[in-house]
Amino acid sequence: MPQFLGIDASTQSISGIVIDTDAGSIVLDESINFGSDLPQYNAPTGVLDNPDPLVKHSNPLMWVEALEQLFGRCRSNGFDWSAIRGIGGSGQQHGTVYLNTSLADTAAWSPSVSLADQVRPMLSRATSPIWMDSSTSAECDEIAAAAGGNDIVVQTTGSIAIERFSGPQIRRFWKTAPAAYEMTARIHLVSSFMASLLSGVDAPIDPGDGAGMNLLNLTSSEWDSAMLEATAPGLADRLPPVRSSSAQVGEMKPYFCDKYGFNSGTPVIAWSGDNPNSLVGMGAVSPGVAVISLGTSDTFFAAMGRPTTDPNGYGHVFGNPAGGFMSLICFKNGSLTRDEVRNRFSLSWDNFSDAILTGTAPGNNGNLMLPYFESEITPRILNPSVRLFGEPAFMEWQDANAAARAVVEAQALTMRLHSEWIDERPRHILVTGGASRNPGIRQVIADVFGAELQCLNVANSAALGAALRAAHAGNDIEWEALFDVFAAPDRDIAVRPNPDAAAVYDGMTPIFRDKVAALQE
Ligand code: ADP
Ligand code: XUL
Repeated sequence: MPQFLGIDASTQSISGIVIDTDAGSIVLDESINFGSDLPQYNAPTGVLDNPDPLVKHSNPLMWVEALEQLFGRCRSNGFDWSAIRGIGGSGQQHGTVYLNTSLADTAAWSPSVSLADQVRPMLSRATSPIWMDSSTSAECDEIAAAAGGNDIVVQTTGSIAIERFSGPQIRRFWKTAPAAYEMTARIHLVSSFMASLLSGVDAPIDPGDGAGMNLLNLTSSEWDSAMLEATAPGLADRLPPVRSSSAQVGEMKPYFCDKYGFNSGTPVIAWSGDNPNSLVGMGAVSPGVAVISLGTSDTFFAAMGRPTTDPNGYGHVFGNPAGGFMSLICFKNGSLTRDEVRNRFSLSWDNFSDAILTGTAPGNNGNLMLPYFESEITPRILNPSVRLFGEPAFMEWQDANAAARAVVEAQALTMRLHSEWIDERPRHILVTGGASRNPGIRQVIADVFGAELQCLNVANSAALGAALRAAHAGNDIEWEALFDVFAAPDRDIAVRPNPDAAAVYDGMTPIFRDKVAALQE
């Protein structure tokens, strides 16, 4: 019964999925939610309050404690961790953790003290900036200028210098807290930090997550010395090495074996970002299918035959954990924005879906929303702005059905507009993430893209991808064999586009684009 664990350290929760490769089944799917399970951290959606709406940080100790809760809860429920033969992981991308020591220099964790208490004195920065942060516009300009312009930055790293990426965040820390920066011995991504905790070594960063830093040279897969220099002094000494996504980084630390029953010697595989992991979890590692992930952020991504870049500067190129590259576009106003509209009208998710499917029609009778409840990454909108256009009841927030459709149509049209730069047109689109369970949301996406949508039974494709990577690494199990069993789309919930809707959305796309452009002026 070889079992493999995939852990997903995401914005709102930490989840674990265990696959059994002999039985061909998922034997564990458990989640610790920061809001409900760790209320003492005062971060109901995983993010700390800050008076500046552009600043979004999390408490890394909350992630550490959630990891322990996950292991502890499953064990109390009777789950036997000793059958695990490999552990892979996934982290929300771009977030950084600052330590005053390398984790490789620490003595063994003491079994009698909680891990969070042992990690606390190692932090040289109490909080971690995460992907939702957009406070580093000045640093992006400085980095781009020092590197010779954004054309060079994008050619080298696959993305222009961009606010949420780790490099600009590190530069801001160096500028605003130089003494604490000086004391920082290691800067980890969320992914490499979690892998380091488990293995007790300074875990490397893989090219999937490393490409989200504005520091990695995509061609050489090494840190780029010019980008490091443009970012902050002494950065090369503070970063862990870059290694392949399939590298074994170490073995599970005795602390976890003694406390939770893992076997000593259990391999820990390099962790990666949540989007690269999802690419694997959706079985989409070859070009031809695109994935839309509807999590806290909405993302659109696909494996790339060759690395092309977005002329408008919004899209990114990341490493594909199965080899080669992937495209990615990220939209910040994703699930929390849909939550916001749903909560305003006290709708259940079923009501929200019905509002779209039976309460309204494609095009929404001309009702259109610009739904930037938070500042937005794609398109770039630094100040939260919500605008409604159309019928009076809709504009006065009196029409729940139209509001539900409007937010989802705006999100889908934005994805369509901003994925046009990708060369390869997908044959079909796979959807994942919490909101992919929603039939109304699925239909709007199929209609706006005019493409068939397919779904997997597993909503958390990032955790699944991490488990599949652990099974693949060093175990002679081919990707295709794993995908056939664990990533086969559920034919019963395939969604076909409505042919009449395509013409409506073709007409609506330029209107929507003009309204967004006017907002950006
Ligand atoms: P992340 O991995 O980024 O933390 P998830 O993929 O777990 O996020 O998605 C969480 C979100 O899923 C919640 O914020 C909620 O808005 C959304 N969600 C959960 N169930 C549904 C549903 N039935 N319909 C639409 N959205 C849903
Ligand atoms: C991707 C991005 C988000 C986070 C969310 O660039 O910023 O999708 O990875 O976890």
